[in-house]
Amino acid sequence: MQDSPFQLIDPAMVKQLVQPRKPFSHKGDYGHAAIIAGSYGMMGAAVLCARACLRSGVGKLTCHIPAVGYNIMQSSVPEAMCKTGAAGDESATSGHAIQEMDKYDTIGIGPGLGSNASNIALLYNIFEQNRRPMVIDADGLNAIGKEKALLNKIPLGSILTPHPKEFERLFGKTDNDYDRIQLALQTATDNDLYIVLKGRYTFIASPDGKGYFNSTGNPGMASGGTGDVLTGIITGLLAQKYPPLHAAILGVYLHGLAGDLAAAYASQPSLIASDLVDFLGQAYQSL
Ligand code: NPW
Ligand code: AMP
Ligand code: MG
Repeated sequence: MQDSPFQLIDPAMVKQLVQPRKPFSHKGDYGHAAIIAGSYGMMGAAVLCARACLRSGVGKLTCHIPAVGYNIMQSSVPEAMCKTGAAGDESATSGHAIQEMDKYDTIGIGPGLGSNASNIALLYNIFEQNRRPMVIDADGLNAIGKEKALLNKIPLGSILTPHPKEFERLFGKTDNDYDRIQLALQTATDNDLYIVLKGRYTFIASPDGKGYFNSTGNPGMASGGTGDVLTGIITGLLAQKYPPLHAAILGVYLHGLAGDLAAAYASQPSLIASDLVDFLGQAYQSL
């Protein structure tokens, strides 16, 4: 019988991926991540993403946000450094200061960026400056959906984290979940990317044609901002030098487990995205 190309992400698989903290290490050993996120009215997405990135264990984090979000980010996430564009510029992407992006170990882009025409130019600029694997989510993905030529410019080994609607905007409609998974695998293989297809059982399509189904998570997580948290976690893991596949697997598993622990502590209906950040420590601990 032929081996299945699909695997279930279970505790045994995840436990062996976790890199223990070294006694004589310092923050420089755990990477410097950048998050490019937020716009007027959606700074919450940037804050959630940043807090999750820090809780994943990253050494340093710089948030590239519009000037309108500066006070929000500095007071909500004092651990993060901030860079902004011109003061008073409240538009989504033109308000992000985007220089020297190659100095980061990785970049996470998209949460709460807003549907802004300048997102396309922003992505061309980022892809030119940074050739390391990065994480692309939300409005970052939607911009690629509008400008398909961007797909070929994404740094190899990057991780895309679409929900089904974002996947459809990127790669078109499919008739059913099976076809969507097949298309994700084909696209991952053709473009040397990892596609994290989010849902009840999140599926990771790997460029070697293999696929991984997550086993954690619950419907309490069907609420605003939970995907922004996932982007922060995976970005933080990539910055810590986890290989992209390991960052994706560990990221989705911890994210869902934090959701399960939060739901067990309170309830599924009361679960909010911040709870996932708050329970990330316990999720790590229970591995
Ligand atoms: P429907 O309704 O079923 O037809 P959008 P978004 C579908 C930021 N946020 N299975 C569903 O379609 C994000 O980061 C900011 C099936 C739904 O209506 C983005 O930048 C927050 N379908 C921006 O907002 C908190 C599914 O997709 C549609 C599905 C827009 O992101 C909230 C919505 O997709 C938010 O995170 C599933 N599992 N999941 C903040 N506090 O600042 C989704 N759909 O139009 O891309 O909107 O995901 O809310
Ligand atoms: P987003 O739509 O980008 O905010 O992402 C939602 C996040 O919550 C993804 O990680 C989904 O896998 C997760 N999620 C949403 N609904 C469910 C569900 N019914 N069961 C498990 N996880 C879910
Ligand atoms: Mg989202």
